[in-house]
Amino acid sequence: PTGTILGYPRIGPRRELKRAVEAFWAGKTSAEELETTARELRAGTRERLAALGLGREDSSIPEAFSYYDQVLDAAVTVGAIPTRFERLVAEDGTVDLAGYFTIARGEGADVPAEMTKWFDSNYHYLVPEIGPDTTFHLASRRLVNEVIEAREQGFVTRPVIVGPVTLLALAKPAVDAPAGFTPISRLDDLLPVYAELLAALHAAGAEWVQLDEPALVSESIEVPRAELLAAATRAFEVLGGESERPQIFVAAPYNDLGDALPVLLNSPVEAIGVDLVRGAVPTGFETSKTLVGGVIDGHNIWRGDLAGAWETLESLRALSPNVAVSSSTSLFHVPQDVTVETKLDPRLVSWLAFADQKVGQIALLATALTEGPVAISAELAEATAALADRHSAPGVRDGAVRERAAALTDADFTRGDYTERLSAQDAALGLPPLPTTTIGSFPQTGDIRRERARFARGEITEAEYRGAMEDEIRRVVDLQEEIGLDVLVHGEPERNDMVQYFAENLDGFAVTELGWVQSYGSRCTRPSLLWGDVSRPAPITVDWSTFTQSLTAKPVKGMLTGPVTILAWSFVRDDQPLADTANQVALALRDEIADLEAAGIGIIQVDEPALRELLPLKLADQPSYLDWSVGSFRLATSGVAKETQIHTHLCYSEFGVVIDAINRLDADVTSIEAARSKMEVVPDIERSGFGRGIGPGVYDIHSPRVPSVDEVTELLQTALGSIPQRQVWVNPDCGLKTRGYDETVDSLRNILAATRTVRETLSA
Ligand code: THG
Ligand code: ZN
Repeated sequence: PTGTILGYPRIGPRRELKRAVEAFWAGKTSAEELETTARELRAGTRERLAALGLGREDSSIPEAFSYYDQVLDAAVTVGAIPTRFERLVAEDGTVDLAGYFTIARGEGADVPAEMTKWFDSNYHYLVPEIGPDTTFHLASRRLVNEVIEAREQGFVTRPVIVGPVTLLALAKPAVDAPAGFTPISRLDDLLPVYAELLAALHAAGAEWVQLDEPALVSESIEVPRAELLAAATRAFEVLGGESERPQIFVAAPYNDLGDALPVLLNSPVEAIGVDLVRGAVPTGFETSKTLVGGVIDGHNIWRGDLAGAWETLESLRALSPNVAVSSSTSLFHVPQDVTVETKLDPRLVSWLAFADQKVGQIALLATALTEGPVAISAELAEATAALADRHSAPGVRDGAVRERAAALTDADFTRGDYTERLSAQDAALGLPPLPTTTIGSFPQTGDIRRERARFARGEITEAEYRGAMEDEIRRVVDLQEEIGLDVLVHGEPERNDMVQYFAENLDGFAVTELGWVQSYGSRCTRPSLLWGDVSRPAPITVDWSTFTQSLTAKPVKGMLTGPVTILAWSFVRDDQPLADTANQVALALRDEIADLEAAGIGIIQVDEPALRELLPLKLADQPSYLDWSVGSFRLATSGVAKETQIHTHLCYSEFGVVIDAINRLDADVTSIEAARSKMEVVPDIERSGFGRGIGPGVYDIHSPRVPSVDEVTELLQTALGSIPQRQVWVNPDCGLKTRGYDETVDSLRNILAATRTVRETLSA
């Protein structure tokens, strides 16, 4: 094939897979019904990709479906089932669909496989668990059956599976593994199962197989680089040496292959996929292997520079007579089709390419590869014109925004001495020791969602909508007063999503109706489109916060989402450094913070849960990322008086890696996720010498479990064992929006009871 993609959205144009999977979980449909829906989705995808220009019988269409997660698929395929779920393996060694979902979602006391971020994307995968006793075997023929299913439909597709090196590199040691055990040490036991799978795919008619090996581009995974490269050498030597196999295409998306490229070039694999959006065109070799140039950005939604992509492919042709064009990553990071968006400005749409439009671009470039660029000269010119139009369109560059950013000085990024701030805040706020608060959101009830939806559809007036939200805020305030919390929140009933809400209220952003992207399992988000210079036409949260403060004598915390998280969970412009975009968002937030402060809000929280997520995969790129990301937070928050207390909240973080950065944020109070790991982060905090307020979460909001008073007391005592009491705050792990009211109220009561007990021991 000369044109291909590494993968395609799996959830369906109207999230059909989400609905089908959730109906199956709810017991409303059978496994057979779910399988039928999935089969129809796969068949529809193949036809669609063929219609968009990929070949039906030349292996250019990837067979890359998943019911839940591609890493879980690979783990289940090779029989790497967590020990606690061994009961799910049938006599014949297979795991059925219900069992597969049980590993993903847990059952009773058996916790699900851990979920973590997939490279530097907003997708979460399930972490495989592998120990010395894991018995690898071919436990699923799902992929083989999909190849057969495709043939019956008249297609020769290319099965895709996470490769052996990445599977082991991303795995964690099984719970019962001895200290020092590493999953990668099991490579030689795993390879025969991949070899067996390759043989089965070959027998089913697959001419190519795609092994996804993004671990090769990352320097931020635990396996030492030399060991990883040795594993890759060994893996491809063994698999390449098999006689009964399809041709092997190793895809290495998300960054530059670096010193892993020679490993692949010297191996027997037939094709190598390189990410030429994040990485540079390699140099200094010639090869007869197929080089698959990932020149179309799989991670972002811009139509982009097609002529530039063509030039990149031409330089790849200097290295090999066999060059193909592809997306830089799987297209499952982008929504499926921009043409279904009826409310987007047509001019903006002309600058965009979602998955289907990207497939069209790839088909064009494939034509150019076989017939020469003149064959697509009209389309190249059109794309270049769209790019020029985007460059000069109103709103893309806003003189006032740019002048303001250019005039920034160091003083705009600094707040002044912390001890002075601390005493000013103590005097202004008069909080008790171990102050209690929540992260910001309260349960999003069906009623709240309904009112928001009715307002969006124009069925109720703005005044009616405001009234409904204010009633909800009143309830949430009364509840917090009654429970006895010290710093109150309004509960965020007016927000659908903590990023989309701000995108809807800032200039420079657009939002989609159907632009769903899988975040994990059946869950999706609709990332906003950040297309222009960012500014704030009017205050966003001020009325909600001042209304809430009018209801209580206790301090109410203003709630904002930080610049890095707004960027991480949106599609960002690719025509200027991310650092510049971050500072524009920061300036808009700085104005919002100034207005909140002027309106009498004395505590303002700026959440940055995604700070860790954007950390570059290459070590050399990390310091500058941390500089600008920390800088943008400081720019947003440094305009306030010393009496005003700035909070931040982070979750999903491996804190060790970013603890210095968290310290440099210079927030007065930081709340973090800690309950699930039983305060494991506390020693890291102590070691780092972190000197400001810190609220290690005492309630795991990811589970419906209500923590007991004793349990919370113990967690608090653990925290107080390492962190000076002066610094400790008491709060849940994260926002409460995904929880129900009953369990939330019980949990908060227990947290308050535990805090009172511990406070007594302090004064004694
Ligand atoms: N907002 C955005 N991105 C995120 C998160 C977020 N990325 C990381 C993390 N949080 C992902 N977590 C979730 C949790 C729940 C859902 C999605 C991502 C979810 N989505 C609904 C669904 O799929 O049914 C749809 C939500 C909606 O209606 O908007 O439940 O908080 N941007
Ligand atoms: Zn959180």
